[in-house]
Amino acid sequence: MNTTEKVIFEQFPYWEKAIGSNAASGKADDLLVFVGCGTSFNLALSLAAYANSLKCRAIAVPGAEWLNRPSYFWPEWQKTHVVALSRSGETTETVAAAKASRAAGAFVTAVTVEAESALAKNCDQLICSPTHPDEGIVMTVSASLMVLLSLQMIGQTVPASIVASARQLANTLDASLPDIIKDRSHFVFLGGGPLFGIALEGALKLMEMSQLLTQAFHPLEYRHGPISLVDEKTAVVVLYSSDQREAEAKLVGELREKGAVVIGFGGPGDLELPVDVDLSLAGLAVLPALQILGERAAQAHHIDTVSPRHLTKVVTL
Ligand code: F1P
Repeated sequence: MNTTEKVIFEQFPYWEKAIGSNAASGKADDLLVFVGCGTSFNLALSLAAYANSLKCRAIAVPGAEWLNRPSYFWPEWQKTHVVALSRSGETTETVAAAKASRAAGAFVTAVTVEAESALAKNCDQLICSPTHPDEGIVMTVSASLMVLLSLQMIGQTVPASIVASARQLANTLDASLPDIIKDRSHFVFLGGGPLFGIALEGALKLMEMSQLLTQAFHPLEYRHGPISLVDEKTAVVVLYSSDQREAEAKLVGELREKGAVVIGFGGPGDLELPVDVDLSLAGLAVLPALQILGERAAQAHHIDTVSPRHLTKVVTL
């Protein structure tokens, strides 16, 4: 077992520490702007959707965009509550965006796993919980932790039982995976609402780990063009939404007819994984399983995820 894999399976005690470690907080009337880069931006997209569903107005913006052209995203960008997500707390664009927002009058919350980082030192509110010491270049445990902490920040209760649900999903997926993904080199991740950011994260994770071509779409968007690429090299991961399961299952039927294998989280597929949590927590519960999927796809193609090609733990300009 390599370190990436070990860390993915050992992440749950860190979840247990983070559960209940922070309460709902922030400035209720301000627009919430979730900002981050890479994985942290994908998480931001999902968190903004969750925040809106809890009646906190929210958007998600990549770090460099919020730094350089905030007025294209929100005209009164100075009067916002910026939630800057960064594992390292050192990513240039995210730290600079947090500093600039603060200087302009915004309230800035940092969500990170590094209490001594530049981001942690340049915020009005710090939300932080330690990560696994062996977490490597590819972000796994910290991604889950930042989602968990941010959900708590927007007032979502995260029950202790989520740990068992997430562990079970990762183990069940892992038990049946090798055969399903053998000979697949094009991975598509579909998720709607709060699961779209998580689908993007599944795609980014698998691409970073395995160097394979990955894509992510809102489920029904996939029929509007991208479906032309589906063939017997395609694996589609569907993150079913409880409110749209029927339409998504119909799409899955079409994809299977065209040669794709389908891994269904919470709905039909060649591999069906029961998701026993509500949509409000599903984004968090599926993350470890998506991380192990990336690792297994990499192993199937003999790619080392401990030193992924062209990647560094922190991107600074
Ligand atoms: C963000 C990030 C990661 C990516 C890579 C480089 O880091 O873009 O998502 O996987 O390792 O950094 P951070 O701001 O969350 O530390």
